[in-house]
Amino acid sequence: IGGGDEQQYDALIVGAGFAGIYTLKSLRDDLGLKCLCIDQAGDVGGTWYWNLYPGAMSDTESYVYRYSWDKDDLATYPWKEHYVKQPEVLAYLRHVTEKFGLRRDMEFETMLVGAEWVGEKEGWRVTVKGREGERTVRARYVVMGLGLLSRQNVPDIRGMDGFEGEMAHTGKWPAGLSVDGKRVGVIGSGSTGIQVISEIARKVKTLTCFQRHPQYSVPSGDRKVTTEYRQWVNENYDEIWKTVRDSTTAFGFKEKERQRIFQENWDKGNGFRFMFGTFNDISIDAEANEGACEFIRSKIDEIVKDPEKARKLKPYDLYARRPLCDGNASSGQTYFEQFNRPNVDIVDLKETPIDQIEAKGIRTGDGHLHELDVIILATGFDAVEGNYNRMRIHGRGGKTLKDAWEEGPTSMFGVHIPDFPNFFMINGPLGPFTDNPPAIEAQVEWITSIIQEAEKASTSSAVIEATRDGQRRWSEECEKLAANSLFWKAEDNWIFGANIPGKKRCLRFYFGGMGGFHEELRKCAANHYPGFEPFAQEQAVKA
Ligand code: NA7
Repeated sequence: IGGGDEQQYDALIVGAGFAGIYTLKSLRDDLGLKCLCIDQAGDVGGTWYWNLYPGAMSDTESYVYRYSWDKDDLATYPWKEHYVKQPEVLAYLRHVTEKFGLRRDMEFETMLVGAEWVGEKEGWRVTVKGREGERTVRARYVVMGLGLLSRQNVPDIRGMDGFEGEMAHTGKWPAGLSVDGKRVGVIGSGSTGIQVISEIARKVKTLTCFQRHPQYSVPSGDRKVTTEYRQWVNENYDEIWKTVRDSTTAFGFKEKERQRIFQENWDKGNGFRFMFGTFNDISIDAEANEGACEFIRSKIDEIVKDPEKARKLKPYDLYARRPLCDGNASSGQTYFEQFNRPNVDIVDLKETPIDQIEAKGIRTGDGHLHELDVIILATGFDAVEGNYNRMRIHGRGGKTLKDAWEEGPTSMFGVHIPDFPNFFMINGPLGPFTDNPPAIEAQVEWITSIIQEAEKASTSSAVIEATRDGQRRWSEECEKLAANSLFWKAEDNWIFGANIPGKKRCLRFYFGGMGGFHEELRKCAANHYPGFEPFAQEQAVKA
């Protein structure tokens, strides 16, 4: 690669969260590539660096919310509770970074501004902006580990700027902001909203929850990890990871057992288990779906003492959004239980919408001013492609991502886009809809192996590029798998981009499960990479 004074790398990795950390380790230590990993944050962590809101935790169980490839670490690295909280995830990611000496190839407070594909010999020319201003670097490969959910969705509410108290989006929580003893309003009741509410209800003076859609949430079942439990996990880790890798979450039960099974899984906890581990048709059959809805509604009636609050909290639409679960070991109480506290109230925005934000608080359509010291925006993210839209990335012939995604964001495997050679996304559009660390691992391992294969075949100028046909086939496969899903029909779902005004409503995930995804990758490699421009001998000739 030519390029004067520009620093030259084999691979530039963008993002130092779960994806970037593993990519750096894998490309640098396994393939021996010269890498630079950049992140606009001040340190590693990605999502877990920014999401400092009270109650932030993973709603995937601790033992699988980590990397699976370091067996020693799996057996010895401690975790306290069944769900890992933000400080623990961050500490874990820092630990992995230190353990493998990754920090020396990382640069923080540095963002990718733009990138252009120069040609097969030159690779990518990338403009980055760091502490010392802008500079350009060259890289043969660019890997984007931007995170699915990192660009905040800040709603446009009249009068927002005039609020005299403090206002914070959960995804960019200012370090040191405390809500204890204050009058707090929370807008949003997705995974994040219910975590914040469950954590702060007991600590604030008053809590007003502004809810647009009520949610089907089940208890997380969080509790301390016992020595016996940890020993069981350690002894069964191989089997656990095998199940995760092969999982399709499909198994059937007899109808008469329905209530017992719902109850059992409610008691065990975890939203994914409740939705996908009870009956295999909840997400595809409206009648089965209503069975689960009725069960959760009956639980809300049972738990919430004030019938008016219970009425507002009960959802009547499909149980077909990302499954939620709530309640952490330290609060000892679940989301719905919080509403039995006299200081906690719920405002149904369908009945009384927000009229405007004023200096002293939020005024709703009924003329009432809810006086507040702090407004928390738990309003979610411009998910999946949101982050890409603010970068200038030009592939072959100057083609932009905007051009490539004119009909809606798409890719092959969530990773590759035609006309963007040697450009890889981790969890790009049409990547797997599963627990995140295993999905990331699958994609990092795929990227590593395809680079390795291409380098074997073509030495210094390997070019890896999906064909239009490859991408079309993948997107057809994704459409086919999602066709029966009730998820399509749920309103305002971020999974389809419907939570952001003006964002195109279309499929953004592969719903074939982790097992299906691994199988697709395996078949592609075994069949000599159909769906890719050939990167065998002729690349060497071209070079
Ligand atoms: P979500 O799941 O997108 O939830 C955002 C919440 O904010 C949801 O309840 C929205 O209501 C609500 N919202 C969004 N915009 C507004 C406006 N303008 N007014 C009122 N309410 C609004 O984001 P989360 O951060 O909770 O979770 C994202 C993912 O992070 C989660 O799925 C996990 O994977 C981790 P709605 O229900 O759409 O009516």
